[in-house]
Amino acid sequence: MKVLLVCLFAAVYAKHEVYLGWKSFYVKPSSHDQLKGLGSLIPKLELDFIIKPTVDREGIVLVRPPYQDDFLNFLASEKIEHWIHAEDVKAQLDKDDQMIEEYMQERRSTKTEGMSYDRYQQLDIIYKYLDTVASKYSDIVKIVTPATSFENRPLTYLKISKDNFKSGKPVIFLDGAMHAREWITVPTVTYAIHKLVENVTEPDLLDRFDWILFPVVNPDGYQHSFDRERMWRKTRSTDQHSMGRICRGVDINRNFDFVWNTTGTESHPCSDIFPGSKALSEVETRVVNAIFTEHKDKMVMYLSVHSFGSMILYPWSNNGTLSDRAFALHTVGIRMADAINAFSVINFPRYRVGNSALVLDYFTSGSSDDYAHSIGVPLAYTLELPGRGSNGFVLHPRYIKPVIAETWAGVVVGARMAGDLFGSR
Ligand code: 0X9
Ligand code: ZN
Repeated sequence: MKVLLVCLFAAVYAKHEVYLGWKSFYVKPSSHDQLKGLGSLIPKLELDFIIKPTVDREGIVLVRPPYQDDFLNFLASEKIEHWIHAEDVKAQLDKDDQMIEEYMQERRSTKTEGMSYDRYQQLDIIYKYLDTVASKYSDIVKIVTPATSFENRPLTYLKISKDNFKSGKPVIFLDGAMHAREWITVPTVTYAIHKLVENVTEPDLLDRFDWILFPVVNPDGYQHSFDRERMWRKTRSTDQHSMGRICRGVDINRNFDFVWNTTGTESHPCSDIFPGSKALSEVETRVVNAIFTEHKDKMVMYLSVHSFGSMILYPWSNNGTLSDRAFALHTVGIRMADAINAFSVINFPRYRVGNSALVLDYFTSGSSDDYAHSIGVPLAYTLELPGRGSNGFVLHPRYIKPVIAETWAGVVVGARMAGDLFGSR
């Protein structure tokens, strides 16, 4: 057994080679000038902010070995407060993996039927689960794969409906893993499937609504974040610019056709917020976009599930102005947050609700929720699930069950309110 464990750990350790020598720092700018200065460094030093700082609120940034001196010199010359977060990012990721692996070893014997929620699932398990649910509940579940990803993986979602969307009930759409590294979003969406068809405790949700559940919008990136770079965020396309092979991928949440590439993007293709060569350049974006187009007249709520930060965010995120649905967006957002906070058994931060730009203190363009709202989906949100630990994306699997359960409590409340407010659209 010991030998097996050592082998497993060794295999796991080999995984984070790309992060060899990387360090991460807390940075806490105290003025907008300092914040801007940090922003201007991103393309030059290929910085990866895993938490964006705002004025007087620290963020966390990953810094590659060749740029660490320049980075620290800049912080010193600009007198930007900072302190070390991880001396050795690879070692930190290895340690996180080791903890997870030990936890998994303890639980090997408690395997449950179907999808299990004591670990983050590999893509093949997720595809198998979607297939199984669709064939076992074929009267209400249709599996749809309209296209394949850049690397030819199925872009698969489920349509769940009592009458195959025929009578035109209000539609609710949830998606996950638009950003590859946000693993906790995937079980959140598959759990919604489970609660709609396998373990139904809220039968009204299928009586009243038709559902679209798309657990992994970005399968290439998701797989890559398991195999090579845990912190991968974008797609894996290589056809967007001349440096395609060196710096792959596009940020799907900057790639929708809503004031595309006007703010909160980086034109440098190595950047994590590269918006692509044009709106909808990515097949993954186009598949989500086609869902909006097909169902926009009936779609009452869209939840794009991301991590992390415990936030419910709504449009407009490109400039912080409010839409004429702001009152409904805020009211339903608060009710969802209340339900999540009330359900929460873990001491996660309480949810914050508000306009995306105002809560985050940064702008984005080309995001899916803004796009959905711009074409008439009244309740369009980004849900940032909780994060915890040395790196909020690497949420220990012991938190999967509490997070999916509390989030489902929010979805239930949001859906019912969406039906009450907009069901007769
Ligand atoms: O930056 C993003 O795309 C989202 N945060 S994440 O850490 N998951 O990457 C926030 C999106 C905020 N913009 C909108 N709500 N449109
Ligand atoms: Zn995200």
